[in-house]
Parts: sequence; C-alpha cells; structure tokens
Amino acid sequence: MRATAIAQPNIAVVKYWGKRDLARNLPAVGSISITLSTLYTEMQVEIETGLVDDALLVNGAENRTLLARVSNCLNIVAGTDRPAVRVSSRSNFPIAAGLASSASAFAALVVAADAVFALSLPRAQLASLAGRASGSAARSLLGGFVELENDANDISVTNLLGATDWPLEIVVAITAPGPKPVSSGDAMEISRRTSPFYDLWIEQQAGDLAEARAAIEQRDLQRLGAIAEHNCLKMHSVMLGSRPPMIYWNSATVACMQTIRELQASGVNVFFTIDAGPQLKAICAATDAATVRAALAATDGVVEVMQSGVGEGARLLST
Ligand code: 2P0
Repeated sequence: MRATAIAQPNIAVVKYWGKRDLARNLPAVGSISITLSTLYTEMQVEIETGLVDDALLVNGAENRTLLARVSNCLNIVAGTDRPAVRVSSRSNFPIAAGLASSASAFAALVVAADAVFALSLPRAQLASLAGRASGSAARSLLGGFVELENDANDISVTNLLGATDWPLEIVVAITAPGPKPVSSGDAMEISRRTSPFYDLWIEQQAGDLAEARAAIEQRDLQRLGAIAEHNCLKMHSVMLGSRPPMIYWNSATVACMQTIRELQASGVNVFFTIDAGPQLKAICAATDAATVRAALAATDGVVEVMQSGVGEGARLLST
C-alpha cells in the first residue's frame, strides 16, 4: 500500500507566533495566509511488509532528525498500533530556511497518511491533525487565502478567498538558503518566556486579523500590505526584544526591504513579509511581478529569486 500527496507552503500575512498549549501545539493567536502554487512538497507514504520502524528519506537522503516528528504525526493520524511505514519527501525549494517547508511537508503527510491507512477523515480534521505537527501546516490543507482560527480547544481553518479569486504573485528573494540557527518552535517559546512585547503582540492580533480580513474581502492590496508589514515587523520586534535576542535577518534581508520601499515610492503596489528566516517575500499584482522580481534579483546579497502564484490546498496524487 502506497499513497502520494502534494502540498504547497503558505505565506502568512498575519503571522502565527507563540504557542498556547505546547503539548497539543495549539497556537496562541490566529493567522491568515496565502497558499502558494509553484513551490511544493511531495510526500509518499508506503506500508511495507516486514518493516519494523518508520524510515524517512528527505530529498533522497535518510533523515533521522525529522523522523521522530514525522512518526509522531503519523501516530496522531493513525494511532500507535499502525504498521511502520517508509516515508519519502521531495521539495523543490530550500527546507528549514524560513520558507514554510514544514507547512507543505506535514500538510502533504496527513493527506498521504489518511489515504494509505484508509481513514477518509474530513478535511477539517486533517487540518487540525496537521496543525498538531506544525502550526502553519494546517493552513496548507486549503488553497487561496486561509484563516486559521484559534478557539479554546482546537484550531480550524477557513477559506477567505479561493485560489483564483485574487490573482496575486509572491516573489521570494532567497538571501541564504541554509537551515535557520533556531527553529521557529524554539524561538516562539523564547519569545513567550522572555520578550517584554509578547503580551502586546497577543493582545493586538485580533485587530490585525480583522483589518487583514477586511482588506482581503475588498481585494485592497495597499490596505493588506499596510497591515501585513506592520504585523510582520511587530513579530520580529517580539524576537528582537527576547533574551537571547533572535535576529533572523541578514544584511541582504534589510537591503530587500529597502528595495521594496523604493518600489513603493516609485508607485509599484507591492508589500513585503519575512518569516523565521532571512528570505523576503514580496506580494504584488501579477502585472507588477516582473518589475518586483527584477528589482529583488538586482539587490545585493540575493542569491536566487523564486516566484509563485496563489495555489490550491493539499491533495492526493496517487494511491
Ligand atoms: C507563520 N511561522 O505564521 C509564522 C511566521 C514563522 C513565522 O508558522 O512549531 O513551523 O511547527 O508549529 O508552523 C512557522 O512555524 O511552527 C510559522 P511549529 P511552524 O507562518
């Protein structure tokens, strides 16, 4: 028995930062994201007779570091009595570098596991299970513009707009493709325990979500950009104020922000966001993507530029 699923990462315009419940990996705040179309992770899960322990290949190489997290996610989906499986993932973009590779990986994993173990779980439940493995993964179960709502006991995801409702482009400036020094999960906990700005971050999130929701409903890119840049820089301020301080940016990240400011000053409707890594993501109308891409590619320290439209949620490719 074998199943293969595909999922795209998502980029949050209102960020998830901080956990309310570590054991169940419940986020402390809601978030809103855009699911990408061209970056992807394909995940194959295979039940193999005689296999004693789970095995994991990531881009063709055995990966023991991620194996425990993958096994744990499979246990959450299918229970601990399940047979051992061989898991193989392949991503077409750098992993663990602030490009939401865990979102696409765990979204694809739950969809493949659901098929291989013949569970036929509803999508809402798959999103909740993916979120247990990686908070942002829940959002990649859906396409388009997705809100993750955070109630007392669980999370749920809803579509604010479908994949074709607002044809934006996301231009990703890669400034350092290597893995990040501190995982998002660890960094969130350091923020919660030590940042003097953490409580304010949590307190203001409902207002930021409402503003982003309204901007998306009106398809108002300038309004969305204003709240998304504010929310992103506020999240990084929480990290800057932590002890030890956490700075995911490098000089090229800052140069990219300046490039976006120059584009904005010249009348291009574009905004940026940055996650737990040094890459900058610029979001603009499809008609401006070539201009934005050229400007970021010409920015000092940018090693590669990737581009994506808005994509669909995780789905099964084959069984
Ligand atoms: C986000 N990030 O909303 C935020 C912004 C990074 C910065 O969700 O610990 O890998 O696995 O639940 O999902 C990255 O965090 O964290 C993330 P875990 P995850 O996209």
